[in-house]
Amino acid sequence: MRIDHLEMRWVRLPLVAPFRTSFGTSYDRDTFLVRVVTDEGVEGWSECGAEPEPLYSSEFLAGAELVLRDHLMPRLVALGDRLAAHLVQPTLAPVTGHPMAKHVLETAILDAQLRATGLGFADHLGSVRDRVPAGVSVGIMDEIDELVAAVGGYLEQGYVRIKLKIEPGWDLEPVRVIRETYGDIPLQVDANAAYTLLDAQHLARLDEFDLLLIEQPLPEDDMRGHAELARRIRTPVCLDESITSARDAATAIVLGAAAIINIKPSRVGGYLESRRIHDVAHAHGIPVWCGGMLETGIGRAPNLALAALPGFTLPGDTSASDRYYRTDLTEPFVLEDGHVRVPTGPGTGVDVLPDVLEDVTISTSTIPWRA
Ligand code: OSB
Ligand code: MG
Repeated sequence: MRIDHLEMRWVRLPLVAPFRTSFGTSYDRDTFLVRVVTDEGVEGWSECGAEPEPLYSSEFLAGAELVLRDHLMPRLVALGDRLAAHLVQPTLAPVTGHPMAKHVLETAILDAQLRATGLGFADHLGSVRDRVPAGVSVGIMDEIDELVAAVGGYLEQGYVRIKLKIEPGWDLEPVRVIRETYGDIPLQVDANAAYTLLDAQHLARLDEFDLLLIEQPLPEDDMRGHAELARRIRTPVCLDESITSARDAATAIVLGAAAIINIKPSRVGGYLESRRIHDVAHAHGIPVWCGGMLETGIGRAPNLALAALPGFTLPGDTSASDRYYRTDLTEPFVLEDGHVRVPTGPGTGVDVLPDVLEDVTISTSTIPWRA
């Protein structure tokens, strides 16, 4: 495959409501999109999973842009005609870290490659379902009443699983109230690394609420701590931030640090590594589910394809477009009976709506694909 040029487009989309986690509050989705154009005029699109600040992980948008332009792209350009999606990861392997920058590049190239051949992400990855059950991630709020109303709204819309963001001071009480108000719904929590092993006894008090899982209670680099915590609480421990590769997944599973894994393609460097993590987990009988970074339709479409693989046995944070945006960058994904349909067209199967894109664009730059 030959690429002619790469376009980077910074966008800002207002969120329908502020989204608060233990590491901060987002009012907008700020990101950049990558569009590659082949010498035959085929386009490939992707969306960077990074956020403006390095709070969720060490990556951040401006850093991802710089790494992509100065350190990743030149290595791919050097491949010449041999460029293909499966060579992106090995070619970029000498650059340590930066999975989100690698993800956005690999995904755009994979999209272009698949569009050129007419194959969709779902078929390419090995998906087995045409729709996937949708959960929703509910942020930290100022008042419990607000949370109860928000969760009630999502349940009414049909979401089949609720995830509550927690942090010290916002954990037992909100979980208790949601359980008491809504009964036996599939419920889980996500701490985004806000606790330490010293909180094990406190976290054990969540046991009585029969949660599906607790996601990333401890810091990203505390694999041993998660294994120890898993021995001290009954709620299954799920890892998000700690898993950036199939090798991490193998380590976590063998140590007993992860009973469940959240796979986010951006966090792990792309869809091909995502599938490898799925395969490792599936072989060990460890369920996985698809996480998200508040993606627009551009990033959501391939996430849905991934979420349709056989080992994705828990509902993902693959919500409908209107959970995030009043106007999405693609035709909106909608909730149908608690599920979202997996796109089937070539590549990601979705197209960017040019007028919407124009409205949300902050800046655009074009980089020729030449040494
Ligand atoms: O930890 O899963 C997370 C959003 C931004 C950063 C981290 C996380 C999240 C979410 C939202 O929980 C998931 C989504 O609906 O896209
Ligand atoms: Mg998480």
